[in-house]
Amino acid sequence: DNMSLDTLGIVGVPVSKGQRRDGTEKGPQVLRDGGLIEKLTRFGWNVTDYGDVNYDYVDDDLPYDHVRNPRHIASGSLNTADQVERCLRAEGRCIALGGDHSMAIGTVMGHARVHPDMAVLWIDAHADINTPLTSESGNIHGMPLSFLAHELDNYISYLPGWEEVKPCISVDQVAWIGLRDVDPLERAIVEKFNMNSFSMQEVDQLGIRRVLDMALEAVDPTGTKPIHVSFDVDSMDPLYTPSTGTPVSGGLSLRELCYIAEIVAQTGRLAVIDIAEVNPTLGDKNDVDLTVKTTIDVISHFYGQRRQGNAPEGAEIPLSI
Ligand code: EXY
Ligand code: MN
Ligand code: MN
Ligand code: MN
Repeated sequence: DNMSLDTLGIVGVPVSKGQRRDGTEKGPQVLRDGGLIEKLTRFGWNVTDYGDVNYDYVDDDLPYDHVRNPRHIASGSLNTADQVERCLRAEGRCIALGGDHSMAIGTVMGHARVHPDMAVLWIDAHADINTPLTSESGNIHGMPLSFLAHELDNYISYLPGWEEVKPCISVDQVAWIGLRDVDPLERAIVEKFNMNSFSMQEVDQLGIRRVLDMALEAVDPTGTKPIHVSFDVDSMDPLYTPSTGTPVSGGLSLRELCYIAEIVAQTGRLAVIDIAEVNPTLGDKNDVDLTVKTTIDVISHFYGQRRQGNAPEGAEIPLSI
């Protein structure tokens, strides 16, 4: 299929109503303005920008119980699924630029229509598996995995506008890396379904090399599956990505992220990556510039940049006359 071609599509997912702060809707634009597409082009990719998905304003989108903006997020998620599916079928690979992490409801749904057997690496400080009933905040960005996993279907209460949002993956297809702020009932869900969680404790205990080996072995034991990386920039230590809405100290380093990215890139099977929770309205200009620079750097390593250096194909070293 077109996974062997050097084509890559970009889909902007300008959503911010999965949490309470404005700003993440500007994530796609600051990443484009930061030179992401030019950088990917330099690494040999033929990049097509599909523009931004519509997240339509919905009149009277009142909270249901305490879940905020349910109709708006549901309709935007369906649009996101359609656009990611279209991009993936045409290009073979998709970078989804968020947006808060509710973006992943749509990106994983769209991906599952093309590759239902995908392996999901969820790189995050947070587990993002609250149900509407376990969530304290009512913010949908803390819930995407609960809507996506078949096993949780019985735990999801009615939400207006969500009739077409249906689970599409199994809990066994997901592995987390970087967890360090998990709510008590989220941890109960992780344990009940024996899910693959690699918190910062495992990173400290085993090192990123073994953690990544174990995570990939858990979700892709045959080494054959298309990979979906859901990269929340708050997985990184706020030293590197300060402009994000729910920073948690003690996170992954730039080196650990570069390592994950280089190893995933070497599989040749990265199909979709989400870039979630960049918020350019948080922090000062230095914070925003650093967050954008770090994020683009990490993305480049997922798409072929190597710390050892990249020799141009067929490079000729100039001889002295
Ligand atoms: N667990 C908390 C909640 O459900 O509100 C915090 C979630 C933060 C989610 C961030 C984006 O990863
Ligand atoms: Mn998240
Ligand atoms: Mn997070
Ligand atoms: Mn670098």
